[in-house]
Amino acid sequence: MTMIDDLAERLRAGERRALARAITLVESARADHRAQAAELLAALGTAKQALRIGLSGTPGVGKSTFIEAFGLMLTAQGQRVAVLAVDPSSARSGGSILGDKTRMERLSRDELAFIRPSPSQTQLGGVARRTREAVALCEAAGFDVVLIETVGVGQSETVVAEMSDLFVLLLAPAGGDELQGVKRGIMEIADLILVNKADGELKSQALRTCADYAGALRLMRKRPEDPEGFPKAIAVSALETQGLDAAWGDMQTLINWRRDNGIWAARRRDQARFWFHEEVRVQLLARLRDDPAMRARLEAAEADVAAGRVLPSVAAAGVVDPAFPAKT
Ligand SMILES: Nc1nc2c(ncn2[C@@H]2O[C@H](COP(=O)(O)OP(=O)(O)O)[C@@H](O)[C@H]2O)c(=O)[nH]1
Ligand SMILES: [Mg+2]
Repeated sequence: MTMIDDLAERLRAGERRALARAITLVESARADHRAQAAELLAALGTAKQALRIGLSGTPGVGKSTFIEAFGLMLTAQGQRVAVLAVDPSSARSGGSILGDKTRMERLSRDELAFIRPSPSQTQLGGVARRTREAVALCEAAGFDVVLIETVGVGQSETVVAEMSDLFVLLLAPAGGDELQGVKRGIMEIADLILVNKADGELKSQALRTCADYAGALRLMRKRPEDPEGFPKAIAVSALETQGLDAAWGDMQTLINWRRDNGIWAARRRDQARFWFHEEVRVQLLARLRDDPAMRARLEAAEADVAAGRVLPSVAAAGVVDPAFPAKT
């Protein structure tokens, strides 16, 4: 048995150490590791599917607290929960990982849970690929729920939404005019808005904020992928574990409806297509950059474009055409 066969077998058996090792392999930039990762992913296939939940929220909103409480609620029901973090800024805010570990201490000790902090690499494109592969590995390891957490820097929400079955936005209680602070694009991809910290002194403010978001959601165009009443805003307290069962109930309602109406499967198909085309684009570009002559051409074209001497489309053709010489 090869090393990869052995790893695949232990991973399929749900061994968390094997899963951790496999993720390290897909995160590696080393060519031999990439080859092994590809072999492993091919051996595992795509048969098992977990519920993929994307979760976004700015730092301090309570993501770690929520994931710990929500994750423990699910594992108490016997579900296996994996948590992956997508944080393109983690190299800069290196301290947050330490904070997360202490905050998710109970969940990280739970036999039914697996927590993986984001790799300390900053490039979003690379993070997206690694996270998708890590999700596939968690599914092969038999996890029922995969939570993909992001702090929402730059495009990371869109990236996470593109690999999730449902997308949850965690928000803090806000003063009235702060509602504008949430980018419209994010409201449009949210399936469920959770206004956290609905406890103690913040409770009434959280309820008001929640009502404001519910109102804003009602004003938005009805999406064909939603049953009546969605997207929805509800108030929760991660700290006091209030409203988490209601949030889970709403997620189930939504996902069951999408399953029954073929939307869940269509979304997975669209996502697979999207990432396939993205990968072709990324891999073609990487191959161009690997070739010294092509790389020089790329850089010269880029300089021409930046200086306004050549249109982007014309410059791109000047690079791509020589890479695919016409057959004689
Ligand atoms: N009052 C209250 N505080 C909370 C709640 N959830 C998180 N916090 C606090 O908010 C701070 C940031 O929480 P954390 O989970 O680290 O946020 P993250 O940066 O989004 O992961 C911590 O001090 C938490 O104790 C909540 O439901 N209620
Ligand atoms: Mg956190």
